[in-house]
Amino acid sequence: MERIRLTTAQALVKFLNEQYVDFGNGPERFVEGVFTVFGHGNVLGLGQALQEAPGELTVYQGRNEQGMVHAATAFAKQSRRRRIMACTASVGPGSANMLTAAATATANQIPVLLLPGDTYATRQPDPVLQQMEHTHNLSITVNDAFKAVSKYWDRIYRPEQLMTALLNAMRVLTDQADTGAVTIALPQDVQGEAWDYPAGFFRRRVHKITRRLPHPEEIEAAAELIAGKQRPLLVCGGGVRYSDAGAALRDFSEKFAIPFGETQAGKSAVESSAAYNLGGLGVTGNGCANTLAAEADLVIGVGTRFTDFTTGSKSLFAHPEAEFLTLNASPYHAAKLDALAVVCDAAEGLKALSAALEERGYRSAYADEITQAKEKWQAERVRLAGVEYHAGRTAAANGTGTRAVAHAVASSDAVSAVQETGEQAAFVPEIAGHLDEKLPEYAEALGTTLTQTQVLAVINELIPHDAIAIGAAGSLPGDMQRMWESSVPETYHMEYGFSCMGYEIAGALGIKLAEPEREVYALVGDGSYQMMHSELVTSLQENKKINVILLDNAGFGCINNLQMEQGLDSMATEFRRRGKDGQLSGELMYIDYAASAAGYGVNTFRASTVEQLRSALEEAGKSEKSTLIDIKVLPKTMTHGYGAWWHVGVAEVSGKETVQAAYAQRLSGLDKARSY
Ligand SMILES: Cc1ncc(C[n+]2csc(CCOP(=O)(O)OP(=O)(O)O)c2C)c(N)n1
Ligand SMILES: [Mg+2]
Repeated sequence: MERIRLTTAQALVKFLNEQYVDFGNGPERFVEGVFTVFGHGNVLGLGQALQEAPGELTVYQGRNEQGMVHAATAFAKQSRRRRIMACTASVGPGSANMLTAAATATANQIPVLLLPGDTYATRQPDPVLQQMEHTHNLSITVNDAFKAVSKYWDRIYRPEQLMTALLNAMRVLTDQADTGAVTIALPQDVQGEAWDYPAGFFRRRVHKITRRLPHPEEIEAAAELIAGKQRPLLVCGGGVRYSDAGAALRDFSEKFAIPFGETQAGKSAVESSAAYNLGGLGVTGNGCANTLAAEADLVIGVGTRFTDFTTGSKSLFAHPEAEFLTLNASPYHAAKLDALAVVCDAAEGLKALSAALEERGYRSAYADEITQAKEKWQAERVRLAGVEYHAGRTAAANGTGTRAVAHAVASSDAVSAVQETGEQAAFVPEIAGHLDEKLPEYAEALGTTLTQTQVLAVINELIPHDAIAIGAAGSLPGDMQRMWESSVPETYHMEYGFSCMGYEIAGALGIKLAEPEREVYALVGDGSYQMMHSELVTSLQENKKINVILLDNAGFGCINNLQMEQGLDSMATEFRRRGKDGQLSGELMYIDYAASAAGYGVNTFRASTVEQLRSALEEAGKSEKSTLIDIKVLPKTMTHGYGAWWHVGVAEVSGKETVQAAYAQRLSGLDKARSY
């Protein structure tokens, strides 16, 4: 048998170069490159291999290990899990920095290969720099923490272990039902140790990704169930996108007159304008989808994990006879909500179910409820798009269509497009009383009259329709799931499995690496920007242009809302200076985010009027390098809930009446929710 003498790290790099996947269109390279922040734990072992024989792998330099793993995750997510990046970090803090992003990838079921350096297998120099010593167990290192956030975990103590580890890594990285972060910890000494690897290990491997076919018996049972129902509702999850099943879902909805709501991961599988697309569903969903969800007698989940945001903590599907049917590649997710489960690929499942329903001549019993609900929501969207802070109060613009209003608002005679309606157009009803009182302070401190919903409408209208919008945390995912119209499939990239602040900008870089021809817009709150934006520098280094749309509302806005809605006072959720009373109650902080990014060499713009926003978007569009628009928006001008309950941990005992009231509401909400 032919053997090749290589170090562990060299064998790893050689193997990764030979991995291909075939999703039915022939073999495609699976591993695009390796993100790295080098340290003593990886620069001499894996670093040597990547320097001397990288093969086709591009080496990217990350700025923060969490950021680079987010970039790698977004790269794979935008590639619909057909291409991945590997990420290597040094031992100790460098590795630990990858943990949050590993969890983000795993929560979202996105493949990413993590290669943290590890302490010495021989233990000769122990404790090596950055080693954490557990007196009760010397085999535990920082990397054991990845066990909780990985779909596959291994540590290589001997060079020959690498072979089974890598074969298993590939199994999990290409698993359509159960993938996520794969962690292979590489002790510093073992990376450089050599072994005679059998040549066959490095043969080109094409991992054929087959679609799991539904069992005919399950399809028959599913068709029977649907046939007995009048008002079924489809839930379009991320699995629809990973299975390329958007068109199949749209056809299915039209053929049988079954409307569908979108989850954050499923949005943009089908264009927003499709006849049966109700838009966002659930806690961050809109009034239209949530109304129909409450009346559905059958919920058909396609490729969804049914998170609490989708189900309103299991309260949204309130019809007394509502039943559940699921199409999911994962038996685990298919079994949720005690559903009738069809374990299958989404596209294949819809195809088979379509045939079975056609045989039965099925059509739902909806009359014009769908159009009516959609029109009602459009009117609300128009209101949200036009809401301006005007003369000390909020006002709503009248308009005939959202796009029309966005145009009107985006035009220079915006002010004349705004009509005082006389009615309070509050966003967060529970705090409406504070609004008139607080808005002048907000407007003064931030020097703006812009509202978040208005800003989103303008951006949605003015950026190219094939541009990709990415978001992750704060109030933006909710506002975007409700208000954002995706006219081109695969243009909405929301990380809402972990909703990890800091994913937005790093993720935008990953998307741009996956789709260099398209414009990418990272929509990010001021809090999330502060938490992490360092891969903005990597975008300049790589000449991969990304656009940062920063909405500065001087605080952790959505958490401030949550806190105040549930009966508490504002505390440590607004960006206020420490006041004379010793609390964080002083003046709001004004931060020049544009100046911070300008220092990196990013093209920056400032906007506190619609006119400025409009011209900034135009200029940013023309820029060859990364841009940032620092948009000051009034706090509390995000959208509020549209009929979905969310189970949150309100205190059972409190001296505050408002908290006691919130707790009573928690109990009554729970009363209406399913318990499993
Ligand atoms: C890493 C991380 N830490 C904490 C949270 C909890 N959290 C969710 S949203 C949020 C505030 C976000 O603030 P900002 O980005 O300014 O968005 P806004 O709500 O103001 O629109 C926090 C702290 C989180 N999602 N991720
Ligand atoms: Mg904020």
